[in-house]
Amino acid sequence: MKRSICHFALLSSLLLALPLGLHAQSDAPPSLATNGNFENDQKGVGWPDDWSRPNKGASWELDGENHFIRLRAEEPGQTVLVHRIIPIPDGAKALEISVRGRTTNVQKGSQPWFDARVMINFKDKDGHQLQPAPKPIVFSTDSGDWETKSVRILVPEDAVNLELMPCLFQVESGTLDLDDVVIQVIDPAGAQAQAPPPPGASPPMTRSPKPLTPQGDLISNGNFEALSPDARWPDGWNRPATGGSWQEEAGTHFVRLESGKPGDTVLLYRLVPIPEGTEALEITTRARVSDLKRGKEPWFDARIMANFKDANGQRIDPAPTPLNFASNTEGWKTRSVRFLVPREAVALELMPSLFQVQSGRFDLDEITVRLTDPQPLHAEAELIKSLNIDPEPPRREKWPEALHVVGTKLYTPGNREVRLQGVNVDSLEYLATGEHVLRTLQVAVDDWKANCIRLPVRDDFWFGTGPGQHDGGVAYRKLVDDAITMVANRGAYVLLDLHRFRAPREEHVTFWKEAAKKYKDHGAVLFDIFNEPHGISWEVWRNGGYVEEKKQAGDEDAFLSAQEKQKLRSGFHSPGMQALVDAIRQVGAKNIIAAGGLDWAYDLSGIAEGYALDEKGGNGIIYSTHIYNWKRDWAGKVLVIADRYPIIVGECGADPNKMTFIPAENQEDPYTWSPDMLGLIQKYQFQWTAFSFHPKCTPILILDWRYTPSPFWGQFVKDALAGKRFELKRLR
Ligand SMILES: [Ca+2]
Ligand SMILES: [Ca+2]
Repeated sequence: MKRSICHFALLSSLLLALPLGLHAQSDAPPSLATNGNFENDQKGVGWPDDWSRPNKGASWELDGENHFIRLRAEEPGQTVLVHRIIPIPDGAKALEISVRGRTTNVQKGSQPWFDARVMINFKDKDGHQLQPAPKPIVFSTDSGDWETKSVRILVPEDAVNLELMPCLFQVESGTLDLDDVVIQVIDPAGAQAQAPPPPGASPPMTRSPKPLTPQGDLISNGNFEALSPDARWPDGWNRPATGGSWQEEAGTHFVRLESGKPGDTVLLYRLVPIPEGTEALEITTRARVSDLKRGKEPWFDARIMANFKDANGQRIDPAPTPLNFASNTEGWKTRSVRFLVPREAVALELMPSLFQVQSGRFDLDEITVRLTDPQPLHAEAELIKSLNIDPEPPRREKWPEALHVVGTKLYTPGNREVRLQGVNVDSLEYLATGEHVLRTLQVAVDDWKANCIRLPVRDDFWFGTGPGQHDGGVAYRKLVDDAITMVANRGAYVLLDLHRFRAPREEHVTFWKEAAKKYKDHGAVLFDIFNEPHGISWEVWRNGGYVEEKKQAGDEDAFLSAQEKQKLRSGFHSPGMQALVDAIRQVGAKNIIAAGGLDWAYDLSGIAEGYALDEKGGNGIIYSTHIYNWKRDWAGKVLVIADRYPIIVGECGADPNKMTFIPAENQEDPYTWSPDMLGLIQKYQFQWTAFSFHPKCTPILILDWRYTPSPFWGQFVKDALAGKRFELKRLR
């Protein structure tokens, strides 16, 4: 199946990391804080460039020729806060932060540390706040005139960002004027003396008594309609330093975040108090993402990041699941995420952001944070816990014997016929950590009675160059190996599928040399050498050749000359399928090889026309066809070789949710198609692995992680694996 279909699963599984790392710049300016003197407002918005704008209680002031910002507590207990994240240059060991401040009539709040201060945090590359936080800069309560305060701090080894938050912190009243923020890299010797503050020195918070609205909404103005009286910005929301705008369309207002340059983070910031007794929350937003190009890590996309904060303002791990958009939404879409709240959490830090993307536009409206029922989440957490099982040690005495091809069938060395029947277990082809793979394999073999698992994998994950990998592929290769052991320990077979598309490349030859060497003496392992070839001739399919590819598609193409268009095209030399077979046999691996045909591994007609592969002295070759409910001409594309070669239906399935890339009317009803598909498989005694034993990879065999069979496909497959007979009523 096409890779994009499994994307949904990818989105849902990237909740593991919550990174907030900006990469350090090498040419450090004298001060790391640009516009630290608050003089520039190039956008003319009435607020200095590069500084986040508090939703209320802040103004940009002019005194003679000097600009500064003023924070003003308008009601008792208020926090007025400017937020900024500053990348730390490579090699910086210590920093000096100095700020000129002036306070007037600051009445401290109910704790001694509820005052005028600059809070400082270090963050690592994953956005985790490093503990302990450095000592804050604290101003006197009524300085009368400007005073310059500074602090010298050591940079922790893992720190990549400095978080700076000048604020009036839960004070009763008063004003804080700020100017000339200077952050400089200094010799660490000068910073040694200043130890971090003792635990408890940071200001504690408490849970608030109740939600803002009877519906349980914890944030005001989530629809962005109300304007702050002293800023051209929606009330209640901190304005991003750059790239944020307030828009109106079709009678509603919303906020737009736009990336200015590759690697930019554009971020709204809001601290949401968590009411007493809160056990679970749901964040919902209506959003529209366009022109999105993700950054270099999989989680560099459009997302609402969230953190729990404890009474001391420290982050609590793990963070809530971010609500993310990894691709364009094609218009407004509503999405939500639910999560349990740790007992010690008193506030939720909410950061809708374009996070280190290449480019993109993120429109946000109707954000709500609501209390939700914790029971289903507790049940879900228990379930997920039960899915994460340990690998099994190899039990070689249970492993099945290597198979070989005779005619159209497969046999053990003792000439017992084995017919491979099972399912695809997906996720290792799009996520290096997979999704509950080991438990899923157990269920597929033990409960569904599969005797063969098709296991899609990817060469870049194998070699450790895939997204999110930093261990050279060690963990991935171990997981693949653990998966194979889990299946082999149950006497079943694994069809290791290199899940790539179009035509083989040189790196796939490299992959098979290594994988074949590793599994050449493993009787349970068969090799599916290339998932879905398409868009090439049978000549190139078998023997290799030049494969032309369009480098990029763009609207602007319409304006290009024919010559310019040609330049945009590029291609590669494919070694062809035979080269993959040769590579496997050259390392001494005799394992049965499966080879997918053309048209996304549907069409096997070329095999009948002289393009069969030379199996080069191994245990044989079987041909793989992927049959979905829009494929026609089974006789001409599949049955045409059925009396001469063994066939595996490596993927098949139907889903009532129509695929977007195929006209809807060409996609047959699963309830008529599924029994006939199984009838075809049984009539011709094909080997087969149904797609997919994963609740998000369409067409789905299971509805959820309880492995509930889907009524339209999974139940038919489960019945067939249990021995039920299906009659082929008609060919398609
Ligand atoms: Ca100034
Ligand atoms: Ca709105």
